[in-house]
Amino acid sequence: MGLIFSKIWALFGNEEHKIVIVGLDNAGKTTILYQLIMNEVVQTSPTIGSNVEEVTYKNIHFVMWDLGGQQSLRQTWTTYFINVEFVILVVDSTDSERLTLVRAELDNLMNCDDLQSASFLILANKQDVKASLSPALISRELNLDKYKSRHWQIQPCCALTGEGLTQGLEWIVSRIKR
Ligand code: G3D
Repeated sequence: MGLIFSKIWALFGNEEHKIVIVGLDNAGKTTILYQLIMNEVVQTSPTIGSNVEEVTYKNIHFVMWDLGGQQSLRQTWTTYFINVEFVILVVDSTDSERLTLVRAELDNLMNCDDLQSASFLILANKQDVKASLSPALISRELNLDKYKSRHWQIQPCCALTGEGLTQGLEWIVSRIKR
């Protein structure tokens, strides 16, 4: 009965999709979250080390968790991963020095049991900065090609203006509709 009800509920576009936004500190996660929810916030519940918001886009409901990126907090990320459908990994495209660290974190995420069926949107943020690395270079540095059996997409963006974020959301929507 519960299953039938939830299927009917989903038909009317009321299904919720869980997303976690991760990345190193200063990558732009919180800026991205608040760009995405502009005028669409249903509820705000800030908690220690994370922000959670509900976002509706094209009648699809998302619960987005922005997880703190400092080293001590990264160890707690796995506790948020149950039922996650999408991981948004925010990369600071100006921070070439820490790309190795991002690569290691991405590998941990890809190997995480709870994320085996999750799709990954990698946002190459801060593209407005002249010296930022291109998405192609970031893809190479993160070794994205090795995740052939997984669903991922890299999208350049600028969280300050919102440029590129809609394309990222569109990719997520296209994956849901499959
Ligand atoms: P975090 O949540 O990942 O830790 P924040 O990162 O969202 O707090 O952003 C960290 C800093 O990066 C902020 O600057 C923010 O304004 C800046 N930032 C985020 N996205 C962009 C972007 O696309 N372009 C540029 N140029 N800066 C960006 P401050 O100065 O407030 O620390």
